[in-house]
Amino acid sequence: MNFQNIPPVENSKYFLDLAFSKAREKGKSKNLKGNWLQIIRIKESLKLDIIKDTIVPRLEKILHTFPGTADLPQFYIKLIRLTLDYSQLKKSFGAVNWAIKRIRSLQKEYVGNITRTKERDKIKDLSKQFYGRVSSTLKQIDPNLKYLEESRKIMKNYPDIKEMFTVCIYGFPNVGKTTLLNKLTKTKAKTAEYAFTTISINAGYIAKDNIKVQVLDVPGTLARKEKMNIIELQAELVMTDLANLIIYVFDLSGHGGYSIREQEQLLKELNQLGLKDKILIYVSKTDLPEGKPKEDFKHKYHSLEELKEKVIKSATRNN
Ligand SMILES: Nc1nc2c(ncn2[C@@H]2O[C@H](COP(=O)(O)OP(=O)(O)OP(=O)(O)O)[C@@H](O)[C@H]2O)c(=O)[nH]1
Ligand SMILES: [Mg+2]
Repeated sequence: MNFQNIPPVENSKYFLDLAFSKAREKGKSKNLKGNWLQIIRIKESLKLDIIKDTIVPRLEKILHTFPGTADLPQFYIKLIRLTLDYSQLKKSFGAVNWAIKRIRSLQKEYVGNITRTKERDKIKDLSKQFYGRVSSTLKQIDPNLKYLEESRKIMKNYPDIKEMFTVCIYGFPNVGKTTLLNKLTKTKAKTAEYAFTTISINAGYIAKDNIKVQVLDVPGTLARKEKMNIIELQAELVMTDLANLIIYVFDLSGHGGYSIREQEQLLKELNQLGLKDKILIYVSKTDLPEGKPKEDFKHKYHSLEELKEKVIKSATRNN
């Protein structure tokens, strides 16, 4: 799903300045044929046309470039509900639609009035009235345009998720999730020795024969249900709604900054969410002496090779 290339949504002033400056240009046209009354009617009608033709297609483009909510996969609908005000978003689309219809009908109405008018001053007045009504229509939807632009900026950071077998790498910040993604999929996503390196969802792919798997590395969670930020909410949504498999990364070295107890507690919470059967455990940093699992580490964990094999097997079964 492509949320990354939605063009910016301009405000009412932008549309009005553009439309009126084009209309002014049009007003300078020479070589119009007819008597003075015909010429002034044509000139003013042309200005009204150009205003409508400048604004309406640009507003229509807004409606076309945002993914329509009707045909979005459930995951994105939920993501929108989590990160935006869904009803305000729909209201904003409705408002843009309303403005399109209104500007179209105003143009028809005023061109009709101009064509029926015989006095120069009245024609000018009608033009002015049209400008005023178009301006107020657009100004009325300014808050909606603003909200659409805010939404676009948030949507730009939505992950581009494909519909295929999906593995989600999960765990506390700094435990080595992105490092594992890079090892599993040969991606080169950024890793670093501090927490919250990953601030949006990284994706990599494993391909074997005709099987393709999407591996998503989500930002580290802090396991704080009440105060989750947008990114943490996204991470949890990926895990609960998308993942066919979850790789839970344990860092036993202490370098990540989270205790084994905290990491076990988070795993327990995942199990309680009903995800137990989907979880594979990986222990990172086992090359460090302190990172090796001790005798009392009670979880069954997998090496990198075993993980790869399990993922492919599971995806093959799912195919
Ligand atoms: N020695 C060693 N260091 C590792 C290993 N895996 C990760 N690290 C280091 O641990 C640090 C954190 O790794 P990341 O992969 O960025 O961790 P992350 O879980 O993605 O972190 P966030 O994106 O911040 O949540 C980096 O400095 C890595 O180089 C490992 O297997 N061995
Ligand atoms: Mg990371």
